Amino acid sequence: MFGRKYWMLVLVGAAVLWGNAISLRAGCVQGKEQIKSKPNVLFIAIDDQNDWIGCLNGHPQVVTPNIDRLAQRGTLFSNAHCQSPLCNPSRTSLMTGLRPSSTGIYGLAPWIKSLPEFKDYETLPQYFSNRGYTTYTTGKIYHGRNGRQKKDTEFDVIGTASSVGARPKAKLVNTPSGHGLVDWGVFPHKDEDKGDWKVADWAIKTLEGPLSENKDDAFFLSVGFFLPHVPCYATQKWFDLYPEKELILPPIKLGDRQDTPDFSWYLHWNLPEPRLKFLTESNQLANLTRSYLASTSFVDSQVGRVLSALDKSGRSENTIVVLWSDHGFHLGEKEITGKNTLWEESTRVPLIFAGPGVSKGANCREPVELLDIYPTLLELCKFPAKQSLEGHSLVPQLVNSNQKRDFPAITTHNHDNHSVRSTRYRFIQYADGSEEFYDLQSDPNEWVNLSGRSELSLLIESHRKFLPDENRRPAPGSAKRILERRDGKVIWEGKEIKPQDPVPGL
Ligand SMILES: [Ca+2]
Ligand SMILES: [Ca+2]
Repeated sequence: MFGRKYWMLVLVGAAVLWGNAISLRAGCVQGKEQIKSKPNVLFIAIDDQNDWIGCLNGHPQVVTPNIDRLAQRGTLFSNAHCQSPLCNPSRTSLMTGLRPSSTGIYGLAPWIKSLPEFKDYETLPQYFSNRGYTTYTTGKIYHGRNGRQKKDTEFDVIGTASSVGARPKAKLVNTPSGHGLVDWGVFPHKDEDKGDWKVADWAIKTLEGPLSENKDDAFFLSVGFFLPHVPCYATQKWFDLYPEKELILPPIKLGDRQDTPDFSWYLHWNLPEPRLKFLTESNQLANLTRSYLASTSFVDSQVGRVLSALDKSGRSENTIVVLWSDHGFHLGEKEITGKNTLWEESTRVPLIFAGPGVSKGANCREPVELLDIYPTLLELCKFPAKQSLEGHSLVPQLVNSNQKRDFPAITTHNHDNHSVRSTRYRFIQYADGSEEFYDLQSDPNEWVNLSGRSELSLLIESHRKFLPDENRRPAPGSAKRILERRDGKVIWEGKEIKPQDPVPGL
């Protein structure tokens, strides 16, 4: 009768009394009876998905009918930004509700729960599990295998892991790094053999099975898709949506980097993702563009399969759906591919909420952060606010999408490099003090760096004041994509970059 969850509640309740944390108490004494009336959560993540989504107008040709339909059912945040343009730090921030500058998690390692200070930190799914929800996961939610071991206690039920699935016998594109994942193109295979199809399958079976049968059990189901993360492989059917003759290439300005500081190059100094130069010389820009669009449309179809299963389960009326991506992706803009930048292509992400308490067909243009998801879900599910969270609930915007917000969206990449995105502008400050400033109303591609213009100094200052006060050094065990400035020296992955060093790959 009294299962693991009961004892967990007893233990958590005892811990709360011990800690005298009165604000948390109401949430912790929720039993199965009180949880019955709570909304469920369907939490859908997409990997490396930029704003090339129909309702975001990031690419004029992209076909994403299912995500667009979800936006119609709920509220779209069309100025939403990640906290870090890289998987591990972005996802760590979203799941803990803490900024990268507050945890020191900037690289692909470490897993935050390996740090003694955060070992017992209550993440978003643990919050729900500790208060009576049953939490399920499939695919990529945390980076790599983080959080997917039973002993991690991140989720109650752990389903199919993320994978690429069907792959060609050899790489389709001979990229300079030779990295196995950095590849794209069309080759004959079946959609059913792709990793994301299998992830959707597991979610559908869970919705059709336990979640349809036990309608009194509140659930938190997280489903993490891997595409359009490289390798961007797709079947012909998805490529046919984007005929090469009619393809519109991303807006790319040659020489765009002439007015960006050297430090902007240090952020992505030497990565497996090729530069624009390689795409141009090997005639791959159109192929990569089509491959990314095709992968996006495929993922959209898998989102559609899961949403149909939710509708069929009879539980959609009482389920909050939140869909997000961990960061964006450049396809030649600013002379690079990939992420690891503080510009719009890297920071802007899809973010949609739908379900009880959420306005339908609304578009909120205020700057918001993925960090806001944790406090928003708590408020939508009628839990008390959690004091440690650094984001702000979006419920006011979910009720009225025109509701102003007092905070910009801040993106951080490595120690002490930040971007501050307001409704109209973007301010960037790098660790060496160099800056950029863009007016996205007149310059949506961020081509003209306006920093240093004296007539803008007050406006720039109004953005600078939002830079985080706390800037932790990289946490112990930090590795992969780590850049540090120490004693005036710039260190990329343990090796000094000298001022005269040529940018790799240019
Ligand atoms: Ca990612
Ligand atoms: Ca420029």
